[in-house]
Amino acid sequence: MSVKPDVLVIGAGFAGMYAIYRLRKLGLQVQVLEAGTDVGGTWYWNRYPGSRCDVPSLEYSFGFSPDLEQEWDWPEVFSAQPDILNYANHIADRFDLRRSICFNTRATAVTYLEQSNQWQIDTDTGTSYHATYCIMATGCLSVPNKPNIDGAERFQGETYHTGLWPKEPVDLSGKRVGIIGTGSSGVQAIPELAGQAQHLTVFQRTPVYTVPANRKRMRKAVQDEFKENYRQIRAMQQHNRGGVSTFRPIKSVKPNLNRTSQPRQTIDIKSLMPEQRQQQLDQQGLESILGFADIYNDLEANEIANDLFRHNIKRRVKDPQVAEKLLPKNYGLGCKRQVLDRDYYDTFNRDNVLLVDVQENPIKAIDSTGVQTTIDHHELDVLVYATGFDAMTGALLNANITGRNGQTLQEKWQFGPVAYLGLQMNGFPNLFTVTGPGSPSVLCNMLVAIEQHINWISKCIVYLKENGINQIEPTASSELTWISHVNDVAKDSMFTAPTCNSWYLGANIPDKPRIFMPYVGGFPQYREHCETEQDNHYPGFTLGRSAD
Ligand code: NA7
Repeated sequence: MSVKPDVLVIGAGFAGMYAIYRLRKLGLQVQVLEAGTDVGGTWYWNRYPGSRCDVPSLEYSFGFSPDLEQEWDWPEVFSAQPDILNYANHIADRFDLRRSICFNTRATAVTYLEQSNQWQIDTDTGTSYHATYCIMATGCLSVPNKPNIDGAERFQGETYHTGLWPKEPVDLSGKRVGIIGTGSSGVQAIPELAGQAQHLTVFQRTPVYTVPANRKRMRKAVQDEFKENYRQIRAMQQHNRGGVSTFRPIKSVKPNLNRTSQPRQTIDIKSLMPEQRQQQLDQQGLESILGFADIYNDLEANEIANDLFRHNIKRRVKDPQVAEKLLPKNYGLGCKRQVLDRDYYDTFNRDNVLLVDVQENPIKAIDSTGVQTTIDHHELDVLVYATGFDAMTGALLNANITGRNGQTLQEKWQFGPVAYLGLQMNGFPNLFTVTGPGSPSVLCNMLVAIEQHINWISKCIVYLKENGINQIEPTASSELTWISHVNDVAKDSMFTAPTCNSWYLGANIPDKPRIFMPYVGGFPQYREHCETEQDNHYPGFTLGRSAD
């Protein structure tokens, strides 16, 4: 059986959902394919206990519909996964999106048919779909990374990955739980798991710098003030590096109520005496360390901040040997995505939590009853992998994409992702990626980035249609020029410091090319590049007409 809309979209997360809304408005037929049973993408799959967004919800929300903005209420300043999933479901209902989505349908191959200028999407249901345009709305953190540990398949207990957490409740009471990984997901899950399980063993490879999350309930007065000012706030987002407005409610709040995770200040850490630095932390919390102006561009200042951070972990964790293991030593603040937590360090003061440093005591194997390290065997009933994702490129490479002349995406990206503006690739006409490598993507408020990309793609498709054109792809030179700019702006940042190993760089996946994937130049500068292309009728692209 074959189905033929104008545009095929793969993925029904926020990007796929907004694509339906926008493309329908333009009179185009759109069909979305989604592997899950419902909408929500990242927020559909990442249901692990403690899962929560690290961007304030009044900002991490769509701006395309003023009515939607007015009618939706957030319960907390930084929302938990169930509330974000509710929001996604509300959008699907309100805009009647589900009728354009085939759920339980995974794309198994995405192939450009040169003769007909069509993309063919084969799926695991046996149905193939054809369309002139294909949008990969497959997410940046959607392919879970499960390390290849000897004997893992022999484990007889329950196994979960934070990024594939089941919909059914998981009962951990009375169970011995192990968790591998202490990135954002692990740090969010660990306090929750410790509270639910009889015993929790944390297998840590790299300690994190984590700061307390804002845990405030949403105050109605603050939300109302946002709602009154949303047009201004959305405009401010467009001019902010990370797509987050600098709007601060003035009518309704005590100072700081809506402060983001990284309070801004203009003081240099180097300008303060050691006791003044500690005094600031004591008064304003560990998170205030992130606001020092010089710590992200001065290695000496960065190390002062790292040291202060370590000192405060030691004060927090009662057992000095455990505290020592929790100290990040081999990289600095700003290298990885900042982690936010709720009671992370206090969790290691609990009697039912054991920390295993797998750098000094590596995992040798997993057997039927638990995890064997060099020194000990840890008996477990449940093993949780919080081991992250094959970020940014994983979902695209896994989709088996083949472009012009039979070239596969794997071939094109064998040395790392090459794309123009993170939107399109030479050799893959009419295929669009949303928040792909080379765009601000994960460094930006994702909903702002998604809206900008879908708006750009929609406007592009309308332009092509209005001008009797049905093919667009970037020139090889424009994508190479862009990628070299992406590398240039990243090269002197903390993100690419020699000691830094992050998923931004692909360093968490064995044999993945080490390339800094997102665009670090800021959302406004990036957006202007995109707008210039459209205003000047796509000079960085080749436009053409072929048989329909
Ligand atoms: P992350 O940030 O990639 O964290 C994964 C964690 O798993 C990290 O601590 C890894 O240690 C650890 N890991 C991975 N493989 C292994 C093996 N083989 N043995 C031991 N430990 C391992 O993923 P998250 O899901 O936490 O967060 C991803 C993003 O989602 C986050 O940044 C937010 O944007 C939302 P490592 O550091 O590699 O030594």
